[in-house]
Parts: sequence; structure tokens; C-alpha cells
Amino acid sequence: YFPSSDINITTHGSDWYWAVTAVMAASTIAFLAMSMMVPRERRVFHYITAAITLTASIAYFTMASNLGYTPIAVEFQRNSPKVAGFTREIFYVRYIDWFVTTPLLLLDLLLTAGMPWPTILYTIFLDEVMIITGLVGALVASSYKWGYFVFAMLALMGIAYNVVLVGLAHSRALGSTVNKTFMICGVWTISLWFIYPIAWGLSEGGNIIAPDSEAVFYGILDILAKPVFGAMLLLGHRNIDPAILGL
Ligand code: RET
Repeated sequence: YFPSSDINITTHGSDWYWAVTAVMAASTIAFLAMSMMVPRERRVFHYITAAITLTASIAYFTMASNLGYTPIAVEFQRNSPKVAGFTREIFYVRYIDWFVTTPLLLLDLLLTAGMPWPTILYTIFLDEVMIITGLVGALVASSYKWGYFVFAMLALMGIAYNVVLVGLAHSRALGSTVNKTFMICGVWTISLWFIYPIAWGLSEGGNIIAPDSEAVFYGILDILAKPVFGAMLLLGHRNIDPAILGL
């Protein structure tokens, strides 16, 4: 490596990022293979889900190659005689991934619940606010970053309200198969999404854990939120005709 920040991933971090790249790529192939087992007009959820893991494959390929980051000033580094002037590797490519994939995850979920388009679009708008304020907060060097963190948290609460309360009310009206799939995938998603701000606070926010640990924390979350979520959703949709969702 030729690190241009003081606090970087090591070869362990890079190996782990390659492993996650492989998981994302393999899931993409599996979801596309599943799509070929159903008629074309029943593939909407396969295509959305495969697009999510394909996007993540490229983001993880980038981070495994130690690219897609920028050095950001942090206050200190543990175990070092140097007291000031440190920079930490911040992977902005994560947020480019999330800007594409989190709206697709919400589409997967909210289309399953048969939500009206205005609510779907407004939830995606809140999601865009969450990801962009998270990115700006990660790139800001001063403690103003926590102001952006608060904006992102407020947006996440709006998303959670729409998914859990509004979503459940709509999915219930569509019968027990839809309701069960939406319940499982919705609770899974919202529980996981509230862990992301913890990873952010320890990494981009507070510089408390090393970039290798950041890689493991976000990597596990992303595997649970994308391939595992996608598999649960597509299994649920085996018994749902998209026509009853208006698709
Ligand atoms: C940020 C910034 C701090 C506050 C909040 C955040 C939430 C991020 C979320 C990300 C979800 C990502 C997913 C990726 C797909 O695998 C941006 C970390 C609330 C919820 C699901």
C-alpha cells in the first residue's frame, strides 16, 4: 500500500473486503439465477435485489483495492507519540453505494407492502437525506459532523415510521402471505439500519475503532442487510403474485 492518510486499512482489512466482494458477487449471480426460474413478468423483485448486490460488489471491489477514500483530519491516534495532524482513511465510496442501494432496498420493502407511490417516494427522499448528511458528516473534520449525524438520525426515524407503522397497516390489507413476508423483512431491515449509526459513530464520527474493525463492522451489516435480506425477501415472494401488489 501507499497510504495517503495516517490511519488506514491493513492487508487484513483488504482481505476481508475481498471476501465481502465475493459474497456480494455470488449473491448477484444467485438472485439472477432465481429470476430465470420464474416468468419475466414476475421478476421485479429479483431485478431490484440483484441490482443491490451488484452495486455492493463494485463498492467492495473498490475498498478491497484500497480506493474510493479520502484522508480526513482527526484529533489523535492511540499509541502514538504524535499528538496532532493525523488523518484517517474515509471511504466515501460506501455512501455512493448506499445512495444507490438503500432506495432500492426500500423499494423492495415498500412495494411488497403495496404502499402508495407518494409514501414510497417520500420515504426514499428521507433516505437520500440520511445518506447525504451521513456523507457530509463523515467528510467534515470539525465537531460540526455531529450536527449532520443528528439530521441523518431524524431522517432514519422518519423512514422507520413509514416502514413499520404505515407499511404494516398496508401489508395487512393484502393478506397473510404478504403480511408475513413484509413483517419479517421489515423488522429485519429496521433493526439493522439502526446499527449503522453506531458503526459510524465509532469510525467516521469518533475515530474510536481502527479502519480494519470498521471494515468488519460495516461488512457484516452489509451482508445481513443486502444478500441475507434479499434471500428472505425473494423466498417470501415465491408465493406472492406481483399482480396483487399492482405490479
Ligand atoms: C449514517 C450516518 C449517521 C447516521 C445514520 C446513518 C445511517 C445509515 C444507514 C445505512 C444503511 C445502509 C445499508 C446498506 C446496504 O447494505 C449514514 C451511517 C442514521 C441506515 C442498509
